Amino acid sequence: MTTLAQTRSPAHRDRRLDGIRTKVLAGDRLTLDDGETLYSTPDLWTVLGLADTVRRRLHGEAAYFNVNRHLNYSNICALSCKFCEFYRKKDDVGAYTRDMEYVKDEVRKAVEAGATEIHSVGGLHPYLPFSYYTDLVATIRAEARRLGSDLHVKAFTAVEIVHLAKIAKVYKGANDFSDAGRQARLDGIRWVLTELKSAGLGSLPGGGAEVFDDRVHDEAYRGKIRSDVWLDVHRIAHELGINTNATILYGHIEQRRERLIHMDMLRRAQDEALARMGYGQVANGKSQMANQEERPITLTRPGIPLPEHAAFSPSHRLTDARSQPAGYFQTIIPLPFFPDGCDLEHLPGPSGLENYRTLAIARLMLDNFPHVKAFWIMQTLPMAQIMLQSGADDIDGTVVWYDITKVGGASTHQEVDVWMLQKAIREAGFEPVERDTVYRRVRRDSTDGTKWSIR
Ligand code: V47
Repeated sequence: MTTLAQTRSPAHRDRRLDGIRTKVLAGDRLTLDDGETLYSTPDLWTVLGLADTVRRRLHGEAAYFNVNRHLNYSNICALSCKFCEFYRKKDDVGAYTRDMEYVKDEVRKAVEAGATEIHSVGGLHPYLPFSYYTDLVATIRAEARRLGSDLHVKAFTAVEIVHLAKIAKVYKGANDFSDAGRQARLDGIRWVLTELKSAGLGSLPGGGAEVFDDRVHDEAYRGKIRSDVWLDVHRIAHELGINTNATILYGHIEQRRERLIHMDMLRRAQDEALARMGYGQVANGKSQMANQEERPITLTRPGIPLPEHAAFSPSHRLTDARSQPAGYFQTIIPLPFFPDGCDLEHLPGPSGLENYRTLAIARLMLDNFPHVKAFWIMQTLPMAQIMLQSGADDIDGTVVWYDITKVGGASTHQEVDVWMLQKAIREAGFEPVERDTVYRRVRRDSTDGTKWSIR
C-alpha cells in the first residue's frame, strides 16, 4: 500500500521541517513555533506523512469505528452562539424537548441496530429540572438492559454540566472570584458529575470547547463557559474515573496560533490526567515527569502503553497505577466550521486542505492523546479515508441522525452501515476494528450481528 507519505513531491521539500521530523521520530514534544511551521509550510505532504508515522506507531494498521446513535434531547438553548445553527428558542418553530417515551423508542432502535453507544447532547434548556438529566441517563441504561443489551451513555458537554450545576443550584459563588468561590463552583461540578455517574453516565463527549481563547469566545460564543471552566469540568471527570473527549472548532474567526494554543492547553491537561493514572513512572521506573515543563508525558515514544491498555489489561499495568480508576482524554476531534444557516454564514469555512493540515497537526501536537478522530459526518467519508492516512485512527460511528450541523443545509439523516464503514477503512489501507466508547474491542455474534460482547 502506497501511503501519502511516500507520494510526497520533492519539489516542495521544506528544510524547516527537518528538525521537526527529528523530534517526531524521537517522540519529543513539539513547540508552538513548530506548530506554526507545520501550518505555514508549503510541504503539506511531509506534514501529513509525519502525522501518519505517529499514527502508525500508536495504532499500526488498526482504524477504529463504532456502532452508535446520536440523541439530541432538546434543541432549546439559553445561549445564541454565532456559529451554531442547532439552537432554537422555546417558542420557535422546530423547537423540541424529548420525553422518556421518545428516549425509550430511540433506545429500542439503537439496540435493534446493535449499537454499543448513545451520544446525547442538547441545548442549555432553561426550565428542565436536574432530575430530567439523571432520568435520561438512567432510562437509556435501564431500557437497553430490559431489551437484553447494554448501551454506554456518552452525554453532556462541559457546557451542559455547568448549566446542570446551575439548574441544581449547586453552582455557588458565580460572582465570587476568591479561592473559596472557585472551590464552591468546583464542588458543584463534582456533585453533578457524581450524580450523573451514579445514574449510569459512562463518559463525556468533547463538545463545547470551541477555541480556548477569550477574544474568540467574546466575539463568537459569549455567555458560554471559558476555557478554564471547560478544563475544570474535564479534570474533575477524570478524577472521578470518567473518560472524556476533546474537540476544536476551527475555520471561523480564530487564528491558527490560537488553534495551537488550544492544542497546547489540552495536552497540558492530559499530562496531568496521565500522571494521575501513574504515567511518569513507566520507563524503567524512572519518572518522565521530573520537571513537567521539560519532560511532558508523551505516548508517542516506543514502549509506552496506551491508557486504554493500562486501564484494562493487567499485563500493561503502570508500575505506579493508583487504586482509584482515573480517567483521561481519549480522543481529539477537529471539527471544521460549517457556515450554513448560522450567524457567521458570510464566512467561507475551512478549505479541504486546511482540514487535512489541521487534523495532521492535531496528531503531531497532541502527542499524549491516544486517538485522533476524523468525524466522517463533518469531514465526509472520502476525506475521512485520506485522514486515516494522515493522522486519524478513528472515524466515529454509524450515527444515523446528526442535528448539530447540516451538511448542505439539508437532511439531518446521515447513516452508514457497518459494512460501508469497514469498506471505507479497508479502501484506505487499514484494518477496521470495531470499538466500544472506551476503545475496547467489540466482538459481534456470528449468527446475530446485533448482539455483541467485549473482547
Ligand atoms: O460543541 C456547532 C460544534 C460540537 C457548528 O466526543 C459546529 O466523540 C461546525 O462535540 N460547524 C458538538 N461545528 C459535536 C461534538 C462531537 C461530535 C462528534 C463526536 C464527539 C465525541 C463530539 O459541534 C459543538 C460545536 O463545537 N458545532 N456548530 C458548526 N456550524
